[in-house]
Amino acid sequence: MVQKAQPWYEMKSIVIVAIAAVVVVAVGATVFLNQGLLTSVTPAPPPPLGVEKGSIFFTTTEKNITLSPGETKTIKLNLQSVGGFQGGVSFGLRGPIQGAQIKFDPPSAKITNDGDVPVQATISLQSTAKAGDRNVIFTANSKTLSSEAVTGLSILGSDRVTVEIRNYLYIPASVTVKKGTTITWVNLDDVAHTATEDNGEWDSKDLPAQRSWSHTFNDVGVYTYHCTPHPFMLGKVTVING
Ligand SMILES: [Cu+2]
Repeated sequence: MVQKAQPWYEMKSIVIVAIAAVVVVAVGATVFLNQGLLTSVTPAPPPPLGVEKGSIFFTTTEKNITLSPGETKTIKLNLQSVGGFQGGVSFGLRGPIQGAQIKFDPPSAKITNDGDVPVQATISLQSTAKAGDRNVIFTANSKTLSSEAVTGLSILGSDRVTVEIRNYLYIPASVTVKKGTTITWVNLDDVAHTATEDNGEWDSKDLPAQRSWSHTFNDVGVYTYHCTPHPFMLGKVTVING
């Protein structure tokens, strides 16, 4: 059998179709690549963060605790999941407390959807802990959420307590002492300051640089005081039975 040769016009149309196909592919590829280049100029959006669902609340009903140096106390906190949060949460403190050690029980917790976890924090004061009033900020942190519970902590002074005057500040600015305690103000600045009770019950008068002044507190009460030449300097002494 002899195969009939294809006519010239059929061959030509095949060639035209093939060329057209190459052109279409080339144009398409160019447009595609250009688009790729154009989109690569604007930065790609960041991958979505692992945002956790809901919220956590770390709270305590203990508003104020008073501890003498060497004493230990356990305070109750509560961790709550709200709005469907579930996951791991760890506990800590914002800022260290000099002379104190804090332990959490449990140190971390797994909380379920809308659940509660009771947490205990045990504060142990060294016998050398310095008297002064401050806030303790307990923190609860999951991967992306955090909550804080705040308690006032008074490290109680007895017998003799020193308040430094430094950089135009009373340090500690607030102090709680037992009745009968003598407080000594020491001026470590190179300008004169005073410790002047707001109602004039006691007054150091001008205290030159590097000098000190003492007062014994025999009456229970709250005494606020200031510096006469620098009225923005404020302090507080709380005297309790003990
Ligand atoms: Cu002053």
